[in-house]
Amino acid sequence: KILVRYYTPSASEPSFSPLSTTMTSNLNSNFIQVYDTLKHDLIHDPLFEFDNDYRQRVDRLIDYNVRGGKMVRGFSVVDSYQLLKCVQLTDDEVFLASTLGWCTEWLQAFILVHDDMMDGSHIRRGHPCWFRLPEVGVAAINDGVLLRNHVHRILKKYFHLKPYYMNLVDLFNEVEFLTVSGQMIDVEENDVSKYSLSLNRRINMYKGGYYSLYLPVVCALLMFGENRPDDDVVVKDVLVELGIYYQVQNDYLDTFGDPNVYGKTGTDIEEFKCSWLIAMALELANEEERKILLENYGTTDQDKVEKVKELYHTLNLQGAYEDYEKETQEKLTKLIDSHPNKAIQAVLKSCLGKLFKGHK
Ligand code: DMA
Ligand code: MG
Ligand code: MG
Repeated sequence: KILVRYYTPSASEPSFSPLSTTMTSNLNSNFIQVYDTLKHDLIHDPLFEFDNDYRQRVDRLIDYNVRGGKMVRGFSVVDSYQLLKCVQLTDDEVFLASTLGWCTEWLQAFILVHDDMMDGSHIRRGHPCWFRLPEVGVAAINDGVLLRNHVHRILKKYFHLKPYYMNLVDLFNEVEFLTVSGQMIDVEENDVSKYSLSLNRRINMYKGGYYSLYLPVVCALLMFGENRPDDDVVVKDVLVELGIYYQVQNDYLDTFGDPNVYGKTGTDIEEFKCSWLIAMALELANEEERKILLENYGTTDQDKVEKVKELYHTLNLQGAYEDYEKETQEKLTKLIDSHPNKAIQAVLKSCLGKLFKGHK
């Protein structure tokens, strides 16, 4: 049982990052300042004008759930925009790109608040999941929806006069639709005998593939005056494939990651998830091992969970993961090199570099 009340993460807290950013420290500190402005706007909504308690509650909701992550999506918008633009960004451009970066982080905060409830998770970013706080509980459902609505209030305030406003709104809506559709499949699947790498790929593509890399880079492209790259097969394929890789890494760390480093404890085995690890294990297992997996997967009984983990080691899933990582990196490097536009190549290479620094 977790008994932490009124914990508020501070701005100086270390993030649990296996990644790093190519942003200069200057852009980086601007990015953090923009957060304060956006939060200030939201908590000073006239709705809370006469009610300081609710204002404080929303303040805490935002700090607790939007901050403290790796911010890889948020930084990606600014990084990508800088690479597209080539010349030094104006203050206005830094502000707008950072704002879009924060919108991707806000969307993710909404997704994670609900995800942790559905996954029965305990720890996120080194602290109890929001819904685990005794004073929150199921109110976290509405809190998630509120965070989701913040995205659109921010977009409206700062972008409604931009020619690409409707495209931005449509982008966030489409990506959210794909993500929550992926989450539906992720939560519903519970027949381990039909788990496979192709099912895992489908889940990972929708639940994580679009909002992780595609969303931030397309935000930067729209702001730069480009269209959605849906007809640009290379850009779309690379971004979605990178998003899938990011999610496979997430599946891998669920079992093999050190909770002290990644700030969360995994529940994929207990929760019957069609994760990359179980899908790969079933691929590699002989008849007898397959039987053990089917019998022991998807329960909170710790002896059974341990049996599954033991088999993951016996089947050398760590090695299989390294192979997957290497193949993906090679495949994507080739694909990126085939793109005719050098600035776009630079954007995609920067995303690739960030992800593959990974946990090494
Ligand atoms: C979550 O997958 C997907 C989204 C869209 C957050 P997950 O439940 O494996 O993520 P986590 O391991 O971070 O809870
Ligand atoms: Mg989860
Ligand atoms: Mg996970």
